[in-house]
This record gives sequence, structure tokens and C-alpha cells, in this order.
Amino acid sequence: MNVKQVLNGFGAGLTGLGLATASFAQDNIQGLETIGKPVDKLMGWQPAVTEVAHDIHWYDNLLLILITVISLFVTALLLWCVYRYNAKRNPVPATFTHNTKIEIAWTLIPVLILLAIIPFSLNLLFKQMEIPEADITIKATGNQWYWTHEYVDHGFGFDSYMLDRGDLAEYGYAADEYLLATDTALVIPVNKTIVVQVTGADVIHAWTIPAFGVKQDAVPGRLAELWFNVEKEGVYFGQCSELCGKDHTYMPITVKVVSQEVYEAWLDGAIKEYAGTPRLVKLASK
Ligand SMILES: [Cu+2]
Repeated sequence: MNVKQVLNGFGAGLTGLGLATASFAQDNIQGLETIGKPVDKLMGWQPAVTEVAHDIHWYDNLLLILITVISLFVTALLLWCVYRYNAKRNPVPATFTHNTKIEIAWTLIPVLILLAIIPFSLNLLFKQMEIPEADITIKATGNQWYWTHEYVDHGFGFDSYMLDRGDLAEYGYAADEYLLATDTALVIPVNKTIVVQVTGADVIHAWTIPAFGVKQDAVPGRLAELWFNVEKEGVYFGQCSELCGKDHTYMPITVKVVSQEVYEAWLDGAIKEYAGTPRLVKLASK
């Protein structure tokens, strides 16, 4: 047993005695760029920082182009009919009711368009739903009305409550991050595969970070999974996305993505604070 393990054990003891304060080492992760947050009058998406989010944006743009072309084409046809076939220009209307060629065309062309976009959609779905091996596993439990985040690899967890307006500055958040920032943030390292197990303790909630391209219902009695690998350090926000009761608006999610070194320092602090399984012991036992 080395000095660090002794210290870890000591910290765990302190926590057990109830001597540790509620907000601790989180506060020293400051100065991160805020990337994933809603911005006034912003059109489109929050920045994409995972492969899945990039793919979602790409697919959305593809569909946007497609529906724009289709809408313009249908509108043009409609305007042409109004112009060319009104009672004045076309006093004697045609009387046929069927046109086999056109009927085949307007059935076949939409089918072909759908067939063309399906592979991209399925590809994206599989990428989201096939959970890769995790570097870090975190369990997120929705409660009325806050989230519990557990670092299951290290046997500790904490609750994340929304910050009041008056507390934002103290925790290093901007005034417009009210309804987004929480007292304890989920802290994860950049460029690592994170798997989040999502469940609910009481009713259905939903865990999401838009910039990561993930959203998952938190259903009581079920354990769902989502994954992401964030390519950029920063602060990211999400909000419960399943109407879950009167304070649904007040249970946001804050994720701080940091370097591996900062993460490990934070993790050691958190293990002490929350009496988790010391990291060095875990590594030594492998
Ligand atoms: Cu909710």
C-alpha cells in the first residue's frame, strides 16, 4: 500500500464520518470553453463533437436538401396547373380519370427516393445502437427532479441538482446558463469511449446531450445504454427530455469534458470525496 492509497483510504474515512463538504473538487475544473448550449436566435444544431452527432447533422442536411427540392417541384406543378388549367384558359376540361404511366411514376419515384435514403438512416441507427466496449461506464438515474450519476467502475456516485440563479457565478457558470448548469457535473476525459447506462427511479425521464447526438429515455425497471466519444474539451449541457412532472424543466445535465490528466486528478478527488473504490487498488488487482 503506497501513500496515495493511504490518503485515499483516509479520504474515504472522512466521507464516512460525514466530514466532507457537498461541493468539492468539481469547482477546480474551471476555464473550459462552453460549447454545447442553446444560443438565442440560433438556427440549426448545437456544434457536433462526436462521430454520431456529425453523422446526424450530415443526414439532416441531406434530407433538408431533398425535401426542399421535392417541395419546390410540387409547388411549381401546382402553380402551373392553376395558371394553365383554370376555367378561362382551359374552358373544356379533359374527362379521363386514369393515366397508368403517371400513376406508376408517382408511386415508383417516391419509393426509389425512400430506398435511397434508408441505408444512411440504418447506418446511423446501428452506429448509435451498437454499444462499443467502454473505457468508462457511468450510470445515469433520473429522479423527480434531478439526476444521479454513478461511476460504476469506481463504486461511487453523486446527485446533480440544478443551480439557482444566485449560485451560477460561484460555480463558474454564466448568467444565461440558468436552467442548464448543475451543482455537480459529470466529468469525463476527451477521446475516450463513454457508455452511459440510463434508467429511471420513479417515472420516465430522458437523458440527453444534444452536442453528443445522444438521447435516451430513462425508464424505471429498464437499463438502456448510449455511448459517445467526445473529440473536444469543453462544457456541454442537456435537459431532461421526457415530461416527468412539475419540475421537469429544472433537472438539467452538465458534462465537463477534460484532458486525461485533469480527469484522473478529478477522479482521485471524487473517489476520496464519495468513498469510491481507490483507482490504484483497482489497477493493481488486474
Ligand atoms: Cu423530465
